[in-house]
Amino acid sequence: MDLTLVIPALNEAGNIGELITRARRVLDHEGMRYEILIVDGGSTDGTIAEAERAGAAAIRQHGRGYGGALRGGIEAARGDYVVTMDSDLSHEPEFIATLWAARDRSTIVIASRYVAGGRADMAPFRYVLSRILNAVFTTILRIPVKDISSGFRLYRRSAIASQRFEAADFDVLEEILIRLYVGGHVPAEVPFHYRTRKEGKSHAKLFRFAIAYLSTLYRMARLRYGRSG
Ligand SMILES: Nc1nc2c(ncn2[C@@H]2O[C@H](COP(=O)(O)OP(=O)(O)OP(=O)(O)O)[C@@H](O)[C@H]2O)c(=O)[nH]1
Ligand SMILES: [Mg+2]
Repeated sequence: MDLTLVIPALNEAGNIGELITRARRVLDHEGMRYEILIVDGGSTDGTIAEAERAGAAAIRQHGRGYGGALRGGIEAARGDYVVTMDSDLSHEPEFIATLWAARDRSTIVIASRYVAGGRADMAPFRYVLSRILNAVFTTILRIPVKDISSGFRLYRRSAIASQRFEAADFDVLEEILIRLYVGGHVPAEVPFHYRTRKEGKSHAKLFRFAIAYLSTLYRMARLRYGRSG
């Protein structure tokens, strides 16, 4: 199998069906052998039924949060490559073709809002927080990446399947990137236009996530500068 699309979803009815239909169109057009895996976090709004109707397979996550969902999806994936993306249509599935075309550039290719040509349609407050988060992580950890918190990525599966990730929330994205970088993989970035979610509401919880980010930053600094794994 060429590719597994891993899509964490928590109450994304109204988005997930359209996403899967559009993703299948792109993947079919590329002539790929693929699977689409929805990793559900306990949705109560019919997300799973909508996903299955559109032609995806759904699994229930074991670990907590977005991090637990991503871990479960990566463990279950069978493709040579894995693409991870959000299920709220912030990540337009047509862009998978661009990531796929860039797959030989690195073991990890990031759909990047913050390289030249990229864009982020976000509320100003969220945009500023995102830029601060990126600046803090990339400066302290000295990692040559502009968008370290983008969840829209392509990985060579052999490179991530062997890694162990612990973070439970969105900070898992930074953890994955830094572990791969310390392991010798320099990420490639392709400019990407991030949209606001179509339906439903955000799962970002500012205070709890701020603490998670700080603790992950501390763990990753120890990893980066050689004091622990
Ligand atoms: N399985 C699972 N999916 C999750 C969980 N938390 C968030 N997600 C999904 O992860 C993706 C990103 O979450 P969002 O709520 O969109 O976070 P965000 O993009 O920072 O917030 P918005 O600005 O509202 O889009 C979405 O597709 C969610 O459905 C979770 O605990 N479990
Ligand atoms: Mg979102």
